[in-house]
Amino acid sequence: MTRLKQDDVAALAAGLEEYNAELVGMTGCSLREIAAHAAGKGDREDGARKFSVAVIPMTCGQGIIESFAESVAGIVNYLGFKTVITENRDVGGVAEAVQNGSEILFMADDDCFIALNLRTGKVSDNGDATGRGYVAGLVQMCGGLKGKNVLVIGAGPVGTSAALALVRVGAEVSIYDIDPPASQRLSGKIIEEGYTAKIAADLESALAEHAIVVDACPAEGFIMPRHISEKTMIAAPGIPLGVQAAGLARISNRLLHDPLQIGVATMVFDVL
Ligand code: 2YG
Repeated sequence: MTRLKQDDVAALAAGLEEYNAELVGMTGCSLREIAAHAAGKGDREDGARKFSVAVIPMTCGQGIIESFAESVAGIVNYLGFKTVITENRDVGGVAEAVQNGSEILFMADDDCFIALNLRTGKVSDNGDATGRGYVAGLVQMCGGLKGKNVLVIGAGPVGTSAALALVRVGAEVSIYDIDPPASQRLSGKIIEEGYTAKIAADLESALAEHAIVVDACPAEGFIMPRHISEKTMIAAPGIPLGVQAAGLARISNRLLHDPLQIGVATMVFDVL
């Protein structure tokens, strides 16, 4: 799981309006609508706005990422929920949030990033939510994925969640991971759910054969301009971005990629 850097999120909260406008331009849906879709919820849950949310900075492990808590709070606030960042960190922050009546808590250490609804006990994991969120966006961007071939690159937590969300909407999924046993494991999970998926042995030919791609791996710049045609659509939750800078102009308005927005928004709707 890639650890974000301050540079990845420093300008995030201030840029949400522009980010949302770009998302609407690419998918026809707002961040809120995509997140609601991904969580299987209607976005008209105005009553939900009464929920108060707290983001708790966690100092354990590699410690605080500057602007991380502010970015998470910025996204949740942008969706219309009253959101605070606790003054205290770690356990003190949890106590502060509960004593101040917050009902939904967001917290992340080096290995786990969750949203927790104190009233219902519901928990949303960022990796799982991010995979479903990006597929919900891709469905809108592609005008549906039923019967369409989709390549999922990376069989980690986000790739697994994305692949399962894709087969559930009727997409024909191919999996590529640099670690073939990981692709096998993911294929096994998909079969357990009553679906099937192909395993792509070679990335070059897999990229040549697929116009619709989910980049859920931490590798940078491996999707070259030659892999991008006017039909190419890419959902790239992976950090850093897999699309080479030279190829960005070719895919500008058919590329979903952000460090936190879609995943965090989906986590909110998951725990409502
Ligand atoms: O509270 C803090 O500031 C830190 N304890 C946060 C640590 C977060 C570590 N995790 C990551 O940076 C990412 N896995 C977050 C999710 C990125 C999704 N694209």
